[in-house]
Amino acid sequence: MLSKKAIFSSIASLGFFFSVASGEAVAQTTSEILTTEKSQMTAFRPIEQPLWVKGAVTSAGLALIGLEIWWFLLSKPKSQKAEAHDGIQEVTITVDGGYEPSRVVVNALQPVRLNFLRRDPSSCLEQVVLSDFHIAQELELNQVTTVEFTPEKAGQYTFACGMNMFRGVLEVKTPQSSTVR
Ligand SMILES: [Cu+2]
Repeated sequence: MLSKKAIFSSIASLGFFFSVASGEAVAQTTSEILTTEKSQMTAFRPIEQPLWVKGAVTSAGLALIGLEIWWFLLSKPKSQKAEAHDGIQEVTITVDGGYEPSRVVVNALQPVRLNFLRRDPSSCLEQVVLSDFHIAQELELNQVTTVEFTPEKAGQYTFACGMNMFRGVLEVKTPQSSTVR
């Protein structure tokens, strides 16, 4: 959460810097044009921007585009691959204003254990539902509630709160021969 704020503020400050810088550039070119107009007295000349202004505006624009792409890639839901212990794929999911991680990757045909740690007191998140596995589990506040099942087929399954407002994705993959023990 803190890092997202830091990224956002850095993007905002960069945008501010960019607007100030381009404003200065425009002011400078305007004064240059005024002086050339005074000396030559030719009306309706096309405004020729100096090359460095074009370069600066283009590179600043490209930098902003790059930042945006980076921002949206970073804000993708965090996914976590389950770690297998004694043949059980285990992941702890923190329930606090949503699910963290909100994307869990597991292998098919291997038992899965999801440890839901509920930190959010709102009644919205008191239940977790995995409809594809016929599971509806009450979660105790500030406790870990374990849900176990074995996904039979690869695919995307959802886990959600009782009202289906907060959701997470369980990505079930066909096990690779190297990961099967
Ligand atoms: Cu809810």
